[in-house]
Amino acid sequence: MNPAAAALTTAWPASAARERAFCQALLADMLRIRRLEEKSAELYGAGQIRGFLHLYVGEEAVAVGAMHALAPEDNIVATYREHGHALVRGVPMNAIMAEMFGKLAGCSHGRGGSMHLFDRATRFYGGNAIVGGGIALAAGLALGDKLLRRAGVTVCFFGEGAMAEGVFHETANLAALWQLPLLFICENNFYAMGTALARSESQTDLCAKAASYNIATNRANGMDVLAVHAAVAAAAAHVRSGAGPYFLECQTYRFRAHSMFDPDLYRDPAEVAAWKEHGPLHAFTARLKAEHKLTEEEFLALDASAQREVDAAVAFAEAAAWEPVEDLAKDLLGTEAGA
Ligand SMILES: Cc1ncc(C[n+]2csc(CCOP(=O)(O)OP(=O)(O)O)c2C)c(N)n1
Ligand SMILES: [Mg+2]
Repeated sequence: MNPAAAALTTAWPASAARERAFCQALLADMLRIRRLEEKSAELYGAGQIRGFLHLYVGEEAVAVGAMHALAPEDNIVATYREHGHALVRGVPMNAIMAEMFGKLAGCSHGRGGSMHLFDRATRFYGGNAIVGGGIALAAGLALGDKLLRRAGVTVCFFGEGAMAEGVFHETANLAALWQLPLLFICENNFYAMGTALARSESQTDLCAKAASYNIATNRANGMDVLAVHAAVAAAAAHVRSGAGPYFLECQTYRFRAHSMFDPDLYRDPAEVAAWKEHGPLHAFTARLKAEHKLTEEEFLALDASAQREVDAAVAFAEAAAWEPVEDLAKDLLGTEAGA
């Protein structure tokens, strides 16, 4: 099992040594995402990864804090900006990189690409290219668990842009009405492509929108991995207790453009620079060093380990096979090869 998946825990570590190890595990996972995505951007430039590519750089604390607060029986639904969520949930980096290359060894057999990572084994139900598309799917998973009396919280990640979609409002209503075990996590990075929140929404208080459906809400600092972990642990406990759905807003910021096609002309460079000063990786690293929970040598070792994992994943994806042409119609309904 991937060490990140093995580290999934709902309990806050008791002893100082465990707390140190826990904090370093959070940092290690943020580094793994950052190095994976920096390499992906490079490979995109070289034409080895094609299609769309949406990077999560700057937002890593949300996925990492959240995943470490969840349990193996929980379901995860995410957006097209989901490499980090999949990785920390336990989808092997090799399978993620091969998917981005379009290879058969990818976690979606090379048919999904960057936006459609999927892995049944870790209950990672995508990867969704449609804004808000995952929200109704998550409600279906939660309803299934409720009807079949299965334990587990369905955790649905989406951007603040998705809250302008009807599917959010219809799902929030039903989730509250049916008391579904559903945790909505809104990754509010304040922009939906080039549109700032206040330019499209009359109500910019996202918790107020969710609360209007009688859903419990909270807001967390999405740049602080420990704050996210604590907020998600509390939110998941609420849902797990049978108290109904929960909405958590994590305020964060993407340091790069919306996607590789976006010239990023709509944000003031001073605003971007100000958020970077509170970057989740360097702020947490500095904090751990100040609290004597991390040495420079330990940081370098964690970073080198992340880089080695990325190098191995690239080698794996490069060597992996393409799907044979004869299989192209496989899984297509209405074809001889399909069902
Ligand atoms: C239904 C739908 N409308 C429009 C798009 C085009 N689109 C892709 S991403 C995006 C912005 C979404 O912003 P947000 O939900 O805040 O997520 P973020 O990209 O900031 O993580 C848009 C409009 C789409 N993919 N699906
Ligand atoms: Mg957004």
